Amino acid sequence: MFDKVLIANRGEIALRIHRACREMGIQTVAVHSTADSDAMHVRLADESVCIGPPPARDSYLNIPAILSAATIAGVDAIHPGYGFLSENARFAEAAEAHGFTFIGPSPEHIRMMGDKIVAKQTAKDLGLPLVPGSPGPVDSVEEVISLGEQIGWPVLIKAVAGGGGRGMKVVYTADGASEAFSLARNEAKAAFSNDSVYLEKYLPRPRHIEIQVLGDGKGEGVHLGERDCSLQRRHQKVLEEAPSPALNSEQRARIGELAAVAVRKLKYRGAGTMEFLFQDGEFYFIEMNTRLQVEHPITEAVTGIDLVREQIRIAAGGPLGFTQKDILISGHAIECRINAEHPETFVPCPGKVTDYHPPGGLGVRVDSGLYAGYVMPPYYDSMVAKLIVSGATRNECLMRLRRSLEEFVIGGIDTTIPLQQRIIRQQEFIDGNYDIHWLEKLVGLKK
Ligand code: MV4
Repeated sequence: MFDKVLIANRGEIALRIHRACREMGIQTVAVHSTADSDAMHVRLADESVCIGPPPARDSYLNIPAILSAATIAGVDAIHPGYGFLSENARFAEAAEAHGFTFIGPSPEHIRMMGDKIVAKQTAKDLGLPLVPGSPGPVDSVEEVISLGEQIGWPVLIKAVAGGGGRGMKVVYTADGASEAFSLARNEAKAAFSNDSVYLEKYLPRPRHIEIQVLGDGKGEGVHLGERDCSLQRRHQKVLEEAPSPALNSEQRARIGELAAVAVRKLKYRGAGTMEFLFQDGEFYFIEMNTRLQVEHPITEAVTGIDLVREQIRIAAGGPLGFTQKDILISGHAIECRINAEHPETFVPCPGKVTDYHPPGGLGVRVDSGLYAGYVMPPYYDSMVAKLIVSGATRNECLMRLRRSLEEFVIGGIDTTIPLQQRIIRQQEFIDGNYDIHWLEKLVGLKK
């Protein structure tokens, strides 16, 4: 087992990783930019190393700086968290080349799933259901039109190097193909320095269902149930829940088993998430994330499994701590992401947190690096806290969520707490009756 781990991240996930390490008797090394010198994870870590000025490209994305910190501190392994370098195969390779264990999948699997065409082809070979579409990249408007006629309009043009929705363009008829094709390629080029695009049948009102998986890298693998992540705005998730109110036990078992079999065949190592669209009782694989996700705590709540601890144990060469039959999904959990943004205009609002009082009580968890007096820097993601409530039933969670949001005090900055309170009052949300477009209809798309 590792003696010392470098946490190559910041904010609430850095704190989360520190906590798992602490409980395992592993020393922690925090890295931080000059803007994060007073951050909670820096205060709690056994050691800390400043890796650069505030811009992420000069600090949290600065591979030489992070590896130098790892060398100076004499760590055994590096945990990348999510975002930043967590899905950067080059970083994983460089860490391993410098003698550090990268706590995550192999660079080969990171690279494989980063290319959406290779990911889909791999998923197909592993027996996962796909959205009908182009077998590979599409290189001309004519190809878009012929495929559109073949699989039926509307179709969706997506970036091969993409993910997270950037560069996507819906094409409703052949007339719209030319403009959509060039717009999608230009956006893909700008966002990913790769203008390659592919085509899929457009699903108009799907839910976003993701399956948490764990593999030991040697052929053992399990699924830990699903998360419903349909409540999102501009491709930013706002609220997630487990299990999904839209799945019945047959559908849940079907997709879970398909994901677990795929992980075993792949000999996947570590934690991963298989993303599906779900519409009219059918699942469609869209991509796989080779990292821990923001919303992992709701899976922890309904399975009782510490996912960060499992990541660390697997990276250290340990076996999975359980087989599929040991994993029981019980109860329900809902996570609200709290952002330092105006709850209606979504304008970011960094600044000094003058008061901080998180909710508590049975079934209430708050993952946050905030404290009274903390100055939230303007350089990074606006998420400042995650409120996770769990209980025996979804209704118990709704009551607990309403009470917890009332109790939550974050003074001095705007937050999206009022937005969350508005969401959970909506009858369609209470009924679990929402798809990926529901929230944008409620709050509008404009910033
Ligand atoms: C789709 C889709 C509809 N049909 N693919 C968005 C980001 C990336 N994860 C894939 N995404 C989508 N792919 C087909 N064939 C709709 C979306 C989509 C979406 C998916 C999940 C959660 C939120 C979303 C918001 C807009 C579009």
